[in-house]
Amino acid sequence: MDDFDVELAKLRSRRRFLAELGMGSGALLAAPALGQGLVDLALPGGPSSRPTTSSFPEKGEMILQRARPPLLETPMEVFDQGVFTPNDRFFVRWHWADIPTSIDVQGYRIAVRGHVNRPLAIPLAELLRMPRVELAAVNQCSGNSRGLFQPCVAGAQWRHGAMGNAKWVGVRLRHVLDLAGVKPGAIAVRFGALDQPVVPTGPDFTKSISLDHARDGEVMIAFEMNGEQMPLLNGFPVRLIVPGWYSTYWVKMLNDIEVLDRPDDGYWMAKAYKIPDTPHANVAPGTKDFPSVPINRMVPRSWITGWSDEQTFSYAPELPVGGIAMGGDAGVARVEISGDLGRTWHEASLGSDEGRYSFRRFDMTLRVPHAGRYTLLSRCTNTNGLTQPMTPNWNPGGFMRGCVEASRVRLT
Ligand SMILES: Nc1nc2c(c(=O)[nH]1)N[C@H]1C(S)=C(S)[C@@H](COP(=O)(O)O)O[C@H]1N2
Ligand SMILES: [Mo]
Repeated sequence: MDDFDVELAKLRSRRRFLAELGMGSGALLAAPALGQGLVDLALPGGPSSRPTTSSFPEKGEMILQRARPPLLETPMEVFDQGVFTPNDRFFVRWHWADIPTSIDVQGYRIAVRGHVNRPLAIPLAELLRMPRVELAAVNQCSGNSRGLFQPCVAGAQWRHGAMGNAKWVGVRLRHVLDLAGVKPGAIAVRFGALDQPVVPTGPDFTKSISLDHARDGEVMIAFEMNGEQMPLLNGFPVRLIVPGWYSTYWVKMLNDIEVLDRPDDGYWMAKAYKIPDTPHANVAPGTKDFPSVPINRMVPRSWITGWSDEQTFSYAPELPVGGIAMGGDAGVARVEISGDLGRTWHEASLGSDEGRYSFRRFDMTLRVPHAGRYTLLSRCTNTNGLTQPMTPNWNPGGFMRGCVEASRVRLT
């Protein structure tokens, strides 16, 4: 963390460069340190207490999962405050610790190369002059909620806060590919970034998607997040947005776009981030050999956010129950609440529709007959008709949790 403090001054200076480029200047100063607290993530399989920190640049109070490379989780109460996750509370995840701590925005270029007619090196100023699109979309780590997998699996032990929702502004990837002219025979597009492996043999973080997906008009190269330039730790100056897909594909500090005429056999596509090719990416715990595919579309999820687990309120016959839902790769069609472990369900009302890839607020009033402890469940169905299952999935990567989640409250 020390190197981050040291580099703060440099970070501030990039604000000036951005103003010159006409990108506007967001709040770049890190929030004042709040001191270190502890939160209990209530994970079933081991130590679940984590420090909180506000000493990362441009970040407010976050749950510290790991310092180098930074893994910062968003506290659940943030999601109760609105469907858009503030930039300074937005989760952070990097694979390699060698992340640039300052960016030369004048010298920055995005290469477009490989199976194209005209290889390009696009300066940021040029990208900012291209036609813009705006889209709200949830960025969720493939391993969000991994800490709830039973039996436990290796990897970051996140609770539910490895996700966030933002309004992204940028340029269609299709537009940029058309400028370069994709040659016949191209099948995929691979994305690379400024961060580097810390060991010489470590595989550089690159991800790829099919050419058709890359050209769908939704995948974008974003430079603005919730109306501000994005925090360095979330990918400044530009990152890929792949709406409806897990954020492993949302390459940050994007500086390389390579059009491929062969499948991507790199480590991060061929070996890592693979899921069982089964419904809900589910296999019996312990299973190792199964047909697998690269992780891809997200599934519907929902969380009651009105209280922290086991919070106590004084009893009243009407309990307000609210939270957020996401449809995954489709919109939210319906959210239902159960107070009797799934025997009966009551439809919640939905908040404003910010687009199908966005979080959507839900609220309802549940009648509770008496004081006591209640376990409440929320269940989302997306516009493709997919409903959250009651039973958790399991796979060795701890990927793609999507089951109905429980939230306990005490009324006294
Ligand atoms: N350049 C780069 N981009 C990256 C990664 C990375 O390690 N390097 N990690 C990916 C993964 S796995 C996740 S979960 C998201 C996290 O995005 P965030 O830090 O903005 O929340 O970034 C993605 N993009
Ligand atoms: Mo991730």
